[in-house]
Amino acid sequence: MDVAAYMAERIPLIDRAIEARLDGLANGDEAIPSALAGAMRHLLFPGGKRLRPVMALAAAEAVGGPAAAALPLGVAVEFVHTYSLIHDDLPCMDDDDLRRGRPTVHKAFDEATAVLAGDALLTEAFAVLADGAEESEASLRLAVVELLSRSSGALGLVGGQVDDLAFEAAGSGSAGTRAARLASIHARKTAALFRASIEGGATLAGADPGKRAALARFAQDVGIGFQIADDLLDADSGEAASILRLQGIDDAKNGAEALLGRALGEIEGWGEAAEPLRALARFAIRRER
Ligand code: GRG
Repeated sequence: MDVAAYMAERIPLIDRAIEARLDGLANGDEAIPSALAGAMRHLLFPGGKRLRPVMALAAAEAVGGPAAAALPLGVAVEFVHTYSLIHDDLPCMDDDDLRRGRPTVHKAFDEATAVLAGDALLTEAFAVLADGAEESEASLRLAVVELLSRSSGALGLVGGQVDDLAFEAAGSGSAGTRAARLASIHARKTAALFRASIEGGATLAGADPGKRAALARFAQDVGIGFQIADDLLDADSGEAASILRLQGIDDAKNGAEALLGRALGEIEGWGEAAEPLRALARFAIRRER
């Protein structure tokens, strides 16, 4: 399976859907302020790898559905991901000047606009899910709204970020305690959004509860493995919440491979339709960018 070809085929679908949504906001009957529209799209075009939305589409296909069933979720998770990056870069958080090699949103615009652009993207994500998924029943959309809320909110991204800030400030504790706290931070900060993408994509395609549960476990392992890959790529960052503060490079790589193996075991026997999802999991964990 050529994962690059799969991504190159799916990403334009996602980009067009994101573009249409942003265009509707910027040029609709009640057009939004132009600075807000600019700040909302600043990190979206050109964007990042679009891994979460592509995984949402692949998960829909893995359970026998059409990729299109997960397209609104793809837009929604990319909006949530982008909001989290905008807010993470703010002076009161990581205080970064650059993101994806370009000025962060608060540098390109100003701090208040960056906060508000993040707020607007987060809110819009739920509007997309509520009114955009014509292909899926309302009850399925509602289940996915709940999943994405939990993954993004206090139980997910936001809670993980709070724990991360506390972890960096504390800087002490036994190795075992620190490892457990780090695993919890990565589960919330990183894996939760993978779970919303993957379990949610399958849910919109009508997956049964057994498959949804298997994909939730798959996504948890892929998400943590993705974070380990990120820490390995960023080995010199000095980041407090990096796995490399607790173990060496070889141990971290072996740990990520073990997570990949366990994740793939969850969807063993799912046939050809799950091949893109398998390939994306390998890419997420073994990636070099
Ligand atoms: C501020 C609410 C709030 C949350 C912040 C997600 C997050 C929590 C911070 C973003 C920075 C970070 C280190 C997140 C961990 C997950 C991660 C490695 C994100 C980068 O994802 P990629 O590589 O990014 O998919 P691209 O640029 O490709 O989209």
